[in-house]
Amino acid sequence: MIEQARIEELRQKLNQYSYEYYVQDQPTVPDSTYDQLLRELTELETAHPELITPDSPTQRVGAAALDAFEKVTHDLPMLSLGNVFDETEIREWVARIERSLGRSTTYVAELKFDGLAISLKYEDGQLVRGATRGDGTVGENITQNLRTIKALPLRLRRNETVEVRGEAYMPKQSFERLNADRAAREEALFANPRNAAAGSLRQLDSSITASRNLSLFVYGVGVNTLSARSHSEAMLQLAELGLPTNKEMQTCETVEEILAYIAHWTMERSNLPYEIDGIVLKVDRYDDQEELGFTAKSPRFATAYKFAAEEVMTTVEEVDFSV
Ligand code: NMN
Repeated sequence: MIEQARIEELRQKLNQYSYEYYVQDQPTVPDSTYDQLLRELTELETAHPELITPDSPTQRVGAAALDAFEKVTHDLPMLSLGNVFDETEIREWVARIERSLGRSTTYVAELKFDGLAISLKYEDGQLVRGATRGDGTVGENITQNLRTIKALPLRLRRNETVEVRGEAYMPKQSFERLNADRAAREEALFANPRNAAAGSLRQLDSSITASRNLSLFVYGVGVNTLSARSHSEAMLQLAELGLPTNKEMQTCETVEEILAYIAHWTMERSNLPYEIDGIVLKVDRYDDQEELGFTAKSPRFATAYKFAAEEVMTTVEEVDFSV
């Protein structure tokens, strides 16, 4: 059927343009082209409602409001991370790992986004469930709300079955606009982007979430169905699947490189378009991670360096870990 082929072509183009616009921040077509294709798709779907699929770019918003969020048990617990607070503790963390392995190893340093940890489940490439971390074992099903995040693909580029973990956050610009609007309406202001993101994802009516312009970074996988051998390899695969990964992630061979990364982002964090409250450090290779294992509460192969000023303001630790 000609309409079906055109609909499929439009969806593919729109998904590609959205990826370039929202994930890569590098649109390749003018907005008018995108808008025109979206209008054509909407018209075709209106004429042929039987051809609407849940992964169509027209289907991000519009689900009926919920009465409550359903509980979700994570396939693999979403653990929290231990913390390190200064150079001495970072050196001790690295020394402990290398003593335990009996040799040096490669680390990954990444930004610690100040938002809400989430899990996303894709089956055969389709987004089937999005959940909050909750207590790490049981979270809440917030699929409807997460679908409104434009950086989040409703369909992966390959038909993989994978659970990915990441952070939903409110960009600084969305936060400033939201609070300016609220001030104009004499409504209570959100204290910070993290609270605003949390409040937005807790909405039972996903059209409110959609209006808040949240974004997302994925930072790991749950159960390793991708057969990656290291965290950095898994992250490359997630990017290839069309998921939004963060480009500032860096592998480090020595503690000096880790310290340089931290010093750089301590200076530069105010220039980022989103808030971070620290740096996450992980041992890169999965076999090394397995060898290091876990304490009762958190993995030994990863830790979070917390920026000094943020620590004073943060009362509840909600750093989430994924292998
Ligand atoms: O709500 P959506 O469809 O994401 O669009 C919001 C705005 O972003 C619109 O103004 C649209 O034109 C723009 N946009 C542009 C591109 C592009 O490739 N130029 C892609 C996605 C959205």
